[in-house]
Amino acid sequence: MNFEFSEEHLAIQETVRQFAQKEIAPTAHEYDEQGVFPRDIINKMGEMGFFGCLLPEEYGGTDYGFLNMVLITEEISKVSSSLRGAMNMQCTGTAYNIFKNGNPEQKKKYSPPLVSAQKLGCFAITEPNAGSDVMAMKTRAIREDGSYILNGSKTWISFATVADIAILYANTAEEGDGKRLSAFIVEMDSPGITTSPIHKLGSHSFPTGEITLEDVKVPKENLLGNPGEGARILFGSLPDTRIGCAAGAIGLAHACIDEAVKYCNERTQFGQPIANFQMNQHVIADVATAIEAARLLVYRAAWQKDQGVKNNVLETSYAKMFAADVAVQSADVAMDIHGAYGYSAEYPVSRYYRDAKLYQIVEGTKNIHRIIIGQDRLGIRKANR
Ligand code: GRA
Repeated sequence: MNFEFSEEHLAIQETVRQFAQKEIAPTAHEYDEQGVFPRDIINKMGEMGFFGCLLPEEYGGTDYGFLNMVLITEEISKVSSSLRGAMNMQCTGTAYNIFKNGNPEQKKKYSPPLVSAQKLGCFAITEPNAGSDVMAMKTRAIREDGSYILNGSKTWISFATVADIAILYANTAEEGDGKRLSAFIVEMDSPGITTSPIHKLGSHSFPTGEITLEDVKVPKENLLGNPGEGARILFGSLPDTRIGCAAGAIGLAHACIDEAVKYCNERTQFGQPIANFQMNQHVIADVATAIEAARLLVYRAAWQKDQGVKNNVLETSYAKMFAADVAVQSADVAMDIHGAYGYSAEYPVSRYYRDAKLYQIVEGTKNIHRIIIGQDRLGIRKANR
């Protein structure tokens, strides 16, 4: 067992840390308040190669791997939980998914512009009546000559309103092969697609929206994998994006504790810094320990993927579930320590508090991860299939 990062890991971590401080931190709070989506920063993240970490050079990538992906995501999330989402939209959930499941033409056409951020991506799973229950999705794709005709709607799709390219899952049961879902690469400017924004509690620099599809013609060349392989592709991609999400949660948790510690040392009450009060020492100790534990779970799951264990649903669920809970716990502690100042929109803690809850909802709710883990441990259904 080796807990040391390689020199490459440390160098990338330091590069991203500096980038985040210089390029993201100065405007993170203001942009969140104003709901600004900073396309220019996303472009710079692309130029820095962040979105290529899971792809080989041939597709514009750096091939750094999953452990690097989580280190990058964590550092971005320390300053902007909103912008860490771009790692999943540009890299893990789109460019990398196409790289894993696409044919040579699809990989060549779609992965490089996502990696460079020339084009923005999204992946569209959730529907109004199919959230946790993915397989209940109703969006239909019917084969007609050389195309598929898609009808339906998707909701809570990150980057829906800004994306150029979507990996969109639809029901192709009419194909009659008994399999239900297929995956499509959809160009978002196709006639018949409309999008609308969803206003959220937090993550205001990270646009989220609905996608409506009315007789959208998708060429059959844009089917990702084979007809009916959608569930395999979808459930094979979720452990990848979930670990990115978990890394975002630890980055945010880290930001919370940093602010809490700073405030404990600055704020004086009853004639002394509030850091002197054991009550605060105890909560800081609990949350600092929880962050360390979450980090180890996240790094282990990422390391496993780098060792070739790609479908590690169980270990990813341990990491995602725990990291999300720790983000919420850390935001709560930071808020308690700041008192009324934490509740003020002026302090970053209010943003962290709003952003933290997202992690218990997206990429499988906290309940879904408990179901995945609980069923595996009880011998009801194996998570790693
Ligand atoms: O037989 P079949 O062809 O129907 O295939 C089934 C199964 O073999 C089908 O999927 C296949 N499958 C897999 N294939 C390859 C399942 N797991 C795998 C796998 N690991 N590899 C259905 O499987 P099932 O077991 O019958 O599914 P189920 O019982 O209907 O559902 C299980 C479960 C509830 C766990 C699942 O639906 C689930 O994980 N739900 C949570 C949904 C979720 O995570 N949504 C995320 C939305 S995207 C998002 O949040 C973006 C946020 C972006 C960000 O912030 O980063």
